[in-house]
Amino acid sequence: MRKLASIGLGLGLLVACGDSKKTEDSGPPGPDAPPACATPIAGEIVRPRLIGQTPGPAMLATSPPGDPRLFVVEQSGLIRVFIDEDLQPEAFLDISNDIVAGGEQGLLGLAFHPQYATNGQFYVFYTLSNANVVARCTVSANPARADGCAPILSIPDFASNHNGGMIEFGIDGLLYIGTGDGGGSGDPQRVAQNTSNLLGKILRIDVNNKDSGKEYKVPADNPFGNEVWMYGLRNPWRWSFDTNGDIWIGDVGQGAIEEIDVLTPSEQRGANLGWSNFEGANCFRQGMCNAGNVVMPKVGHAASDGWHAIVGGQVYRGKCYPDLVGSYFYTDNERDRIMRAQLVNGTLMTQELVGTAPGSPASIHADSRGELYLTTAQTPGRIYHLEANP
Ligand SMILES: [Ca+2]
Repeated sequence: MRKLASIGLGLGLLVACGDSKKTEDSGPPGPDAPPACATPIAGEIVRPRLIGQTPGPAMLATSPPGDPRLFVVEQSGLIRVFIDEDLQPEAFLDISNDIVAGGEQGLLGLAFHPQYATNGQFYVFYTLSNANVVARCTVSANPARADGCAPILSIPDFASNHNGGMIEFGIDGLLYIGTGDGGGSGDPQRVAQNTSNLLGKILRIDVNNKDSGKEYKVPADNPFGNEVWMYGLRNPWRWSFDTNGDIWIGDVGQGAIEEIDVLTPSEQRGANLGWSNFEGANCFRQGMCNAGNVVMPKVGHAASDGWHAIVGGQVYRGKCYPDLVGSYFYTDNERDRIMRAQLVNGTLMTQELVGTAPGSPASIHADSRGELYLTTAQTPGRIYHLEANP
């Protein structure tokens, strides 16, 4: 992300819909309650509705399985909690003194363990001045507060940009970690095609078991004998799994092409996504462009069309808006558009939802109900629920 912290425009887009205003603090939800989705709402016009703000840039909104709360990652190192769209006064976690934040750095990722309800574990991704860190954290006896975090994986990094930062559990229960190519420009250390280096990758680790000397286990079926699962990425800032295990990756481009990669579970192991030999489907490093071993993107958006820093999203699997189910929503950090896409016989069919994205989006991600939230890298950070309108 080249301008992650830039202040965007276009905030006058809030549309107050009669059935989708904020819940009052007391009393039963009235007709203005947020959609509980007991009655699904038809419609294909998607609008983001502002549900709240965080003091600093909001990197991601997510929640543990089955948990009605919404947890929002603040770049500065805090995790905030919303209950019924109300920001709770006390932060869930504050590791702001333990990380380096600003620009493309900070607390960037959060994933709750699939058994969070019983083991209280969650994982975060943050940056230091010279490393990207994945840490295991635990909730305290008070469910509104975390105890703290301990690093389990530290990946040396040589520049402040291109840090990846997304982490997610797959349907196999393993933790997947997205890393950038270190930074600078043009993959200067040629890490992305080097399968012994952990930068420019999707990594895959087992946090429920431990190898000797490690706080996790490298799964026996990883393709290269280390943490690497897929390689050839530049800066997979935001990505997600669909419920069938397909991975949808938004990989930020060098200046020509912003790409979306979609791989089924059987296509993922050891896949080479091309960077830095290819940028999108374009040859980037002349003489090194053997397309035969590269999984090409499903779509590439050109910088000449206003695409500069793609923000991968998620496939909608919620119950509120049946007309949106199966569609993938994504955007760009520097573009006031939300895109809707569907895979049709292996081809990504995209549709631009004109004029609907708030400024400087940082993520589109689902809560435990499958509802999608867009967060912005502004100060204050803004959190929007993506809603369909009849
Ligand atoms: Ca970096």
